[in-house]
Amino acid sequence: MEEFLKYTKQKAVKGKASAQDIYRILVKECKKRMEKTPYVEGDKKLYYISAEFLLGKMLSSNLINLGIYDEAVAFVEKMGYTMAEIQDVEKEPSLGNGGLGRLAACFLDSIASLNLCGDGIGLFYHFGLFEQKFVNHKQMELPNVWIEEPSWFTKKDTDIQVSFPHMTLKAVQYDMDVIGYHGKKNTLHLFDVESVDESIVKDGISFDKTAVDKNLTLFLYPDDSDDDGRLLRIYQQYFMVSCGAQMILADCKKKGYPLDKLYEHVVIQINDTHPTMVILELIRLLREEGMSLKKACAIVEKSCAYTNHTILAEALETWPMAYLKTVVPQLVEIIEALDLAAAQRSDLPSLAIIGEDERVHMAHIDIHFGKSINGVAKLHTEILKESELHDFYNLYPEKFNNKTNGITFRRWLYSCNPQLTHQIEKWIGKDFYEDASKLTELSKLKNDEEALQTLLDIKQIKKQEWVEHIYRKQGIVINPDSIFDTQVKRLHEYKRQQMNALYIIYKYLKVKAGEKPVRPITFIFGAKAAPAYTIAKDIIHVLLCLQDIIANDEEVSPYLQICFIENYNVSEAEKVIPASDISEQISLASKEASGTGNMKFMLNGALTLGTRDGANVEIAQLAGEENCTMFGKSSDEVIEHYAKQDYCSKDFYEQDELIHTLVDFLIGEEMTSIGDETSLSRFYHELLNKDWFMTLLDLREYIDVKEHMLEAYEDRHAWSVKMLENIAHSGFFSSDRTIEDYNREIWKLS
Ligand code: H2P
Repeated sequence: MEEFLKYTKQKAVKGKASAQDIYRILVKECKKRMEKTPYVEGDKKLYYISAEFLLGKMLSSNLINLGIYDEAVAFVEKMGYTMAEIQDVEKEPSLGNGGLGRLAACFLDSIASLNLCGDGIGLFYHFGLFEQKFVNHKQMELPNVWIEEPSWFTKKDTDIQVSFPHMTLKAVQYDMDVIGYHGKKNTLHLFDVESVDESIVKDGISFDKTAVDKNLTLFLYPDDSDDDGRLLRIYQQYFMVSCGAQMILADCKKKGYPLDKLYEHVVIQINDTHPTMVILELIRLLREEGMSLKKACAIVEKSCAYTNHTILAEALETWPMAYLKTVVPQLVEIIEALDLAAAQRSDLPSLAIIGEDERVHMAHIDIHFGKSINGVAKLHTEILKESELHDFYNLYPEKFNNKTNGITFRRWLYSCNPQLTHQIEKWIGKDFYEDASKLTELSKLKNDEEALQTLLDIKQIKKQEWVEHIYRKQGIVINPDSIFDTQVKRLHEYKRQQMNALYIIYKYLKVKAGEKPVRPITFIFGAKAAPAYTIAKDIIHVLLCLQDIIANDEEVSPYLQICFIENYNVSEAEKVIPASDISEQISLASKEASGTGNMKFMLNGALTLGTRDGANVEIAQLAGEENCTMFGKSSDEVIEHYAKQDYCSKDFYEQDELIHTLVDFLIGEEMTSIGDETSLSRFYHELLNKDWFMTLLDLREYIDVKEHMLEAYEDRHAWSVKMLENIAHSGFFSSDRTIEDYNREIWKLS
């Protein structure tokens, strides 16, 4: 690593190198090596199209995959810094929202690491997902300024243009090398519009939604609570898929592949419904090449595959035909033709592409005109087959399959928890780096007192590190000897952060009544609420008020503390997950398709407190029910409540005195004296009169099992055995396994 050495000589001696200097030199070194790394080749290529790629900082990940991490750490330390300090210099790209985007990033890493030829396609959002600030116990949104030099992205020449009725937008392409672990490279292609104008953003994240030429690539998920916002989403989606489709076909032509054999050389994985229009755009472009509609449809159907990430109706996009006529009139004829073709395959109205309400069901396009549809955890896929998409399953049983999600261990173990990684290497050797299933060998240590103590010690080190980090970041002092009980994920009612809030109120009242917990507890949250999702913001408000009430109460604060991480993102996740003792996965059963945070906690030795939902079910099976705490109504029971419409939160409130007290607290004096009455009372009424995600249904049981779990923490020996068993059985959740499954059953790349 001659660059490092040269630099060490020049600067270290003079003691002048700043963390920025060192960061730059490391990026330069990585890029030099990345440039020399050959591309993965193959006569069939995957294109993973996604509105989000939640990459996280790339320095450590690239150093690891290039095989120079240890060398770099030595260099950094010689210069008087820690790797964490250098990694802190990098700004995290703001190109994703939650699990869906992080999954896409993990997949890129695994695809390259498995030496599969596969690129990502998406948009280059200038301000991405907003930056969150807390002001007066509320979430404020700011543009997330992340683009900086040096950048991992390189501007590429392209002549791609995308036409809309009143304008043609010139594309700008930014490519990022995706390095496989000790391997070759693929590319992430992100498209921007040449005419984008950052200066139109005013007052937080407001901008003129109609100035599409200027705003198209400013934000991820711009506010869609009005018509202009919804139209903008369609502009974004079409721009993304048109750039992608043009690039894919140009690649094929360049390689001399006949377009009527597209499916032999190309497979397109459609990540949720945002990129669904790629099917329509490919058909349109193939027709421009002189192909008949029928043939174009058949070829595209064999080339595309769709992943469903949710059964929530709000996320299964349907666009009014009128909007599509405005933004993409060139696709309308194709949509109508596909609607007719679909009707010939089934006359069930529930399977139509154009619904009776003149809305176009995007997922229906994917299912009829793609070759595969997969869910993201066993339970989720079963729910798709048995209820949500049952009629589709009857029509196309062969298209349905499950691909349980995964996470890249390179980031979620090696990079974020080097202490645990090195210890695992000492215990079981190096094989687990290449084959995560080897982690099961850790189970042999379950009677080894010294090993178990080491696990606890490492957890304590990670807690201490996080305590220092959060103090630097937010000025909050946390007791490192408290139990870290963590719920970090997008804010949504189905994920039920509000149930956790009600538990905290329960605990607060207990302490006030003199019942103190044996050990202090820190309740950690991290979550952004979509700017137009009022109730989600109300829940943040409740938690921030509670945080303050507890912190200012001398009687309670020695025992309880809330820490709400501001602007939760990948970098924050990498710090808090290894430090956590309890992993809160408490969604209403049937609603969380999979979850991937749950896997990251398990891998880092946190114990799951969860409902039987999404991948929690598989976690409990693998780790053993005795090593997790599972509770709550089953997905079958929940689905039945929805079918019968017989859940009434008010009954729980009226019939259960404890629940009554906890819910009333939301609008009681303590809360209203510091909080916003409108927001608190709106949320209170929502819980009492709607509670769409059945918080009160599972609340009692949640309180009971959580109490037990917190008590169980005191048996440090038993707890450490559970930690060990969780880590040992987490290998299945490596995204390398997930990608092998996708490749074997859907992509079939050589
Ligand atoms: C979503 C689902 C998760 C799933 C993830 C990836 C949309 O992510 O809700 O259950 O694990 O996709 O498949 P999220 O809620 O985290 O934004």
